[in-house]
Amino acid sequence: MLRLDVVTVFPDYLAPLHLALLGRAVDRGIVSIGVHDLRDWTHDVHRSVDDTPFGGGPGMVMRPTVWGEALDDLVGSPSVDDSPPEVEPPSRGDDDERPLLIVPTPAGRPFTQSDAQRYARRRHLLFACGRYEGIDQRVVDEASQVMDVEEVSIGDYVLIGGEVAVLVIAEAVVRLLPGVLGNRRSHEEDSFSDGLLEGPSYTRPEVWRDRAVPEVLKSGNHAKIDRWRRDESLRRTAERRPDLLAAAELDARDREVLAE
Ligand code: 6GU
Repeated sequence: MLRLDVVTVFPDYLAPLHLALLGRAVDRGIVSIGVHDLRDWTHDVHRSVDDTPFGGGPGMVMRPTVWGEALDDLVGSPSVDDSPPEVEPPSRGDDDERPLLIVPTPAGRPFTQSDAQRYARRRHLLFACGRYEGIDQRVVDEASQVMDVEEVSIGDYVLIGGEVAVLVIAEAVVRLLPGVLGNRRSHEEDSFSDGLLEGPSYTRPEVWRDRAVPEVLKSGNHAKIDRWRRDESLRRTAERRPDLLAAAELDARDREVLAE
């Protein structure tokens, strides 16, 4: 079971985590989701989570004191015990894996499908949603003592806060967990898993508004269909994402198609 905790000042923003595929994964015991209001860890009457930035400048910065207490409570680590163990400690297994703290920020490393695959193998993902100008950097520095920490961006644009990025990342991760997508062969045909974009898909009717489905897809010749799909992937990737094509593994026939 993957544990997924989110800390935010807008818990309602995370409501989609409980819907559709993600909600069903919770019902099936594949994932457990906790959404927590950062203000629950404030102590002042105004429940304040931010303050003005040192050094000046616009906006507000989220306070380390509040975040520190929230993360302390959610790491779920047993209380510190310095006494020597009476028996040989068990070998480090899944149960004592460190949580992974994910901090969505436009200043992070780009989040990719390979990150989603890595996250899907973890036991505990903890998301810290920043708002305003971000979270005091010492929160990340301090957390890295007891957790693995990654600051990630979902693209080259700026959102108001990390909440929507959490929805994106959670969906990318949860769909990879065994049992979530049902009777799918695997994720091997996903866009990006072979480094190329997926080509077009078609369903009935065979002709719609004078547009016919490509003949090859009705041929029943699966070698030929696979080759056609590969060609469409290559052409689409060349057109839309030449950067991906440069990194993909291409054979001689692939290069012929691209030269056409
Ligand atoms: Cl992860 N957070 C915010 N606030 N803005 C973003 C982003 C994340 N990724 C791209 N823009």
